[in-house]
Amino acid sequence: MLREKLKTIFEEFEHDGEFYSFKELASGHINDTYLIITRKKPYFVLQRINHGVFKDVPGLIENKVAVSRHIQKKLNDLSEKKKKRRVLAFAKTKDGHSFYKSEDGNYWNLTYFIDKSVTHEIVTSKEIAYQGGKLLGQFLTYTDDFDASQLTEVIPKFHDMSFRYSQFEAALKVASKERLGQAKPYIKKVEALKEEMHILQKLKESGDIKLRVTHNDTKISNALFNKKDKGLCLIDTDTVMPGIVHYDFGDAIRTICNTAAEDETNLDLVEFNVEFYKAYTKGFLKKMKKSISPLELKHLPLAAKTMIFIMALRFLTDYLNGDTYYKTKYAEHNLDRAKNQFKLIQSLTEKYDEVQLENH
Ligand code: GN1
Ligand code: MG
Repeated sequence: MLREKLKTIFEEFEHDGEFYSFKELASGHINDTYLIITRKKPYFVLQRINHGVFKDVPGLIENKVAVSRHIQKKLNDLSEKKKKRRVLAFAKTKDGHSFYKSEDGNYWNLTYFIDKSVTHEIVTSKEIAYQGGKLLGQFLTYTDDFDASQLTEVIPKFHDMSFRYSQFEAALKVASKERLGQAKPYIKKVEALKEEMHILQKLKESGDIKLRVTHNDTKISNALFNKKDKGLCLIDTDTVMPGIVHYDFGDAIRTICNTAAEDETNLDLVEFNVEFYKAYTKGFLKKMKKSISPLELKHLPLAAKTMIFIMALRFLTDYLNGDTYYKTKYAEHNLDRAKNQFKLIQSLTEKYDEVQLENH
């Protein structure tokens, strides 16, 4: 029974909580995440890390804990109560480790649930977009002096465009005829965008755009807000690694500015929301003014396009591979996600002038 299993694992960790019940938090595509409801607050979040996707789970958890600790130190001027709401806190196992390995070979980690917090799958107000931008800017500012070389590269080449193209090309060779047929119009788009989609990577490789600690999975559902829409903290730090600012800005915009969910199948509902782009950018730059270079700034619109594209490419690749990576709910789920992201790129492209900073 899942209940018994979760209870047993929860009890391997050091805390005062008494297990009462659990609820699956099902928005992620990779890990299994459960809210552990205790008899008396605080509640907890228990997560099984997918070790098929993440090859070095201990390294991943060390990354998360180290980054949280670093941010924790930056919060010194806040009260203890506020501090707890601004950064994830990890529980240790009874024998002092940051993760528990269960008998079936799975890895688990436990964090304190931030009470009275909410997440958004889609953004419905400018204020949330603005607050989301501030949150990411704050995260990147707090981690600016963290030595990125200390971090394990949990998924090497995670946002590397050439790598994602090579995976796509390999998938074309193994895809079924039927899936190739379904994907055909999108395969053409992938080819047409190839050069433009490598611009940021080239700037990174030349050193013109610097490496920082980046979150790498900044979709809006990975941000916690309070019930008055104020941003609290970024969660799901599984993929913190060295990267460029564009990864985080672009991936956030991908979900902030989509007027529909990532897998909405009615593409008429999928539009790029320029007002939210402006609000997010305003919040982001409020925190990043001092640390963003003119070259980084100039490429923010391209970051949005590139990160929407890289997700389209990854969803399409997984569809061609027969759905081996992302969790899917039905056969065409990955294709629908890819179509959705391509529609978003089209909408952004039509409005590209409006998102350039000089037109804000
Ligand atoms: C995956 O599992 P989740 O939902 O946190 C993926 C991200 C994608 C996202 C798309 C390790 O994140 O890169 O942006 O799906 N994470 C990994 O929603 O591949
Ligand atoms: Mg994630």
